[in-house]
Amino acid sequence: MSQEQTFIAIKPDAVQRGLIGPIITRFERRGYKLRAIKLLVPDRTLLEKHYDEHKGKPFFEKLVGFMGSGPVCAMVWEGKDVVKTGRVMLGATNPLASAPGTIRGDYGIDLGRNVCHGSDSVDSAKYEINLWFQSAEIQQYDRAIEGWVYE
Ligand code: YYY
Ligand code: MG
Repeated sequence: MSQEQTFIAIKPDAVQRGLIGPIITRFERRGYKLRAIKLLVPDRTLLEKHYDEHKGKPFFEKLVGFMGSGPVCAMVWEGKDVVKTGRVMLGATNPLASAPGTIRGDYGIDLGRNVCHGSDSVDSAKYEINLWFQSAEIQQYDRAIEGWVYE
């Protein structure tokens, strides 16, 4: 079974609003495995690399300012199809366009306060995990429930 990994970050708005637990719970309950987690205030260098594809866009400065405004809960989640499924669980970029039942659709309203980040492809997941985490911070462990999550 492929053990794909994705980078999920609970943004400063959601950390402030006490949404770390509810968001983690959704990934845990789905059956995904938490491989790494930490709380940090990302500096500008990290955020410029993370949002490299958006450099020069009108919202870039506001986005980097917001993401660096307080602690972010950075995580690596692992499991079958977790990159694509993680994005489905997040919902659309604009919370107002996100279906109820998704993280952004349940917890957000404005685009610039959209609660949570998730990698958009396997390649960007690799790039983001490598950017946010040292390899020693990523835990390797067995779970007894594996056979109850996967057939
Ligand atoms: O991957 P995702 O987070 O869903 O959206 P992106 O298009 O990569 O944009 C990154 C981030 O930028 C988005 O989560 C909110 C913010 N943003 C914004 O503030 N204003 C826009 N017009 C577009 C995006
Ligand atoms: Mg994106």
